[in-house]
Amino acid sequence: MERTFLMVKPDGVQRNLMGKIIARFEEKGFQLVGAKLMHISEDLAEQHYAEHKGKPFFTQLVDFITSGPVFAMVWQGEEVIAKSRIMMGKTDPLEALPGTIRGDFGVVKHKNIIHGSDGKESAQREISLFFDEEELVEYHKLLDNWVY
Ligand code: IDP
Repeated sequence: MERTFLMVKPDGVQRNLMGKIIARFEEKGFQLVGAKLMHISEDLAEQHYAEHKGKPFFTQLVDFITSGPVFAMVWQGEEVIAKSRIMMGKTDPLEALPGTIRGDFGVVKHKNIIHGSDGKESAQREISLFFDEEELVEYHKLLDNWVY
């Protein structure tokens, strides 16, 4: 089963959106296999967003993601990487459709509520950046027989 890294950003935590966001992925039929509330260090932020190093918004991005606690999660399910990106909506909330997390809750690009891995490689990289293997819980849900 595929896994992805999702993270409620500091704006989502401050705006009390953690529960709603978890509910969306649970109701979809995906399975939470790891989660923690944490404060990201500058070093971890720079590693996480390494692909954006050198871009004009990089400093703002690192400052923002370290500005308050985030809720880091690993979710599991069939095609969970691509499907969760659809549920998140486009990067810029202006373009994100209603019904998506960013479309429903976000207003500006640099405070867009949620992060989600954009491919298999980044999912693996981000999961191991944020979680130790023993923090991830393997279990079976009876409901899965009605999801798949
Ligand atoms: P994604 O989060 O949808 O995968 P990325 O292009 O990987 O989008 O960008 C990472 C994050 O950087 C975005 O979620 C957004 O918060 C921020 N960001 C992207 N482009 C801009 C920009 O032009 N100005 C300010 N922030 C940006």
